[in-house]
Amino acid sequence: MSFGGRLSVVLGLFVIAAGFAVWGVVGFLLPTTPTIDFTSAQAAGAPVNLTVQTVPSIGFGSHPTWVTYMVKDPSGQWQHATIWKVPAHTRINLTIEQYDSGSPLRNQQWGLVAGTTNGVETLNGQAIHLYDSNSGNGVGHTFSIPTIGISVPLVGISGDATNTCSVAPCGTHFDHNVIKATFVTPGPGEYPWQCFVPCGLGFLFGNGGPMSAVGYMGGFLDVTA
Ligand SMILES: [Cu+2]
Repeated sequence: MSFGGRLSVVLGLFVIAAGFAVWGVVGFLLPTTPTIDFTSAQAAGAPVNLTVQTVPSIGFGSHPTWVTYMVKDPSGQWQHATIWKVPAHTRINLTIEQYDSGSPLRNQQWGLVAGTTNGVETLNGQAIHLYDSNSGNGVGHTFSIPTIGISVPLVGISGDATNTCSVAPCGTHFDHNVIKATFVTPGPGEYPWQCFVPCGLGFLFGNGGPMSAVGYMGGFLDVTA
């Protein structure tokens, strides 16, 4: 091989190595969503209260316009975190404050409540098994854990609402719906959860941005023994 050829190989390898180095450093520096630990919040075997909210725009951080989930940690503080550590084989009392509006679903299957106790959720106190998103305010998001068959549709607030929240965490004086459901955690493992409504406004088909980012419209249920 000529000197020029060898030089090209060396330079090429150097560029590849530099690329990996930059990728590693950026990955290390990028913010990661913290894990909220619910395993020691109550006596062993006692139900875990998991309270979350869905907000139309987080209002702070690197993506202030993104739609997001928030979670209330065991000390009662709202956190921007979507990885939740919970005990196995334990009842979860899920409460979701939904501050976002909704729309008709592209897939009516997402209006079905699945995997919860008795296959129902309560919407502002009213038990429902299936929400027809072509009626009323439509559905804004779902809280779904596909690997264990759980899905909870989050009915939107009125599209005409004026008392809406734009900076998380949202106080309950803003217009919102309260959705409750209970379910029992499976055995230990990492179970991804996500929203199935393409709610990433401004992204292709609504599936980019917050829909494809852990920390916004998806996360993990970290189930431990
Ligand atoms: Cu969503």
